[in-house]
Amino acid sequence: MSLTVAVVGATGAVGQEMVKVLEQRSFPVGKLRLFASSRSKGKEVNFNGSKVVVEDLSEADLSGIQIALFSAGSKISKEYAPKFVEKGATVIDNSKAFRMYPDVPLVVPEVNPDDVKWHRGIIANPNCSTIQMVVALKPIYDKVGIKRVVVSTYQAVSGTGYKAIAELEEEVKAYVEGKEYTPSVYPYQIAFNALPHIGPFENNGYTEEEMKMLNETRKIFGDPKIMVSATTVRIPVFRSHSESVTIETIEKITAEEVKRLLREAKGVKVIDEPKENLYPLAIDAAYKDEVFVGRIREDLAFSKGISFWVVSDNLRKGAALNAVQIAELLI
Ligand code: NAP
Ligand code: 3JN
Repeated sequence: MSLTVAVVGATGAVGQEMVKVLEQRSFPVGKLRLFASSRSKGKEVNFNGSKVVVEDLSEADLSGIQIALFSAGSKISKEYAPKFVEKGATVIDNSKAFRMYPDVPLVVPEVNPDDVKWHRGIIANPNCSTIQMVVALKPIYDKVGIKRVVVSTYQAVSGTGYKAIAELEEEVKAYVEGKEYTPSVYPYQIAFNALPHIGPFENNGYTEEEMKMLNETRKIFGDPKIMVSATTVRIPVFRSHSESVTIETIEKITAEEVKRLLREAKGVKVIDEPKENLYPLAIDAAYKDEVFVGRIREDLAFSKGISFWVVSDNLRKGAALNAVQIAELLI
């Protein structure tokens, strides 16, 4: 099998990772088409030993594409995904554009792979913070049920895109050189700081990123009753989101049983030897594919509670890898 695959947003932080993941996983790409804005037209990208020239999406011929991986933001997805579908492609979209549409599956292959079956041209990839959390929750959910989740995130700047990666680098350099720096991506300095603000604030006091974690978790589990309260925080890390998660389960489960379940779970790696200072770290998870879980313990605030720490590379499992795994399910 050999497919024509497109990456839309190919020059971005997620798009570049998609190209790498397609190559690393030997996805059966016969022809790769790369799209970005007019600013990137003519740039060259290495793929499987050849150079692929980036095309301007606005002037592209969209015929002949079988699978299109989108990561150019929700505005571009809304405008172009239906055009790709009309020309015969199946779109796997990384933006919020279609995630909550009832006729669009929202898929994490370790959790709800069968949902790809009912797609009508578009399949949505969840938000990165949701993906790593639900991968860790799934085995516990299946065993004892989950009533509520309280989560705080510690999110890397690469989640905001390539301009934010540059902003953190420049701020650190300016600080070391004793120079002034005015941030333009974030509302405040991100270097040596923590910003409890990801996405716009909604009327209920939560941010859009926090509401995504609630709504997407419900859709992926097909459980409108599960309760999720999230606090999402940006920290000065380049890659990998970390999350402190506390759950209340429906039936009691011990920490030892959770460790056993997670050790057997697909896509999960347990690193949990606290007495030897072994727990998941953002820098160790960077460029890796697994969802790393540690600090697994029975929670002191809930009688049926479990707390843990979960870390994963936001550009890989949180975005590009999950999208390519969805494409693998399709073929
Ligand atoms: P980024 O680094 O800023 O890259 C944006 C990409 O979109 C670039 O390739 C850019 O091309 C392209 N683009 C911008 N305007 C365009 C236009 N008018 N026509 C065609 N292409 C255009 O951002 P990113 O971090 O890769 O994220 C991109 C999107 O992916 C986000 O907006 C979000 O929807 C999604 N995302 C999802 C997750 C997740 O949680 N699953 C995580 C991060 C991002 P140029 O280089 O030519 O400007
Ligand atoms: O901030 C992060 O760490 C993840 C960012 C995700 C993101 C950024 C811009 C637009 C999204 C997303 O995937 O939820 C979107 C979007 O809603 O499309």
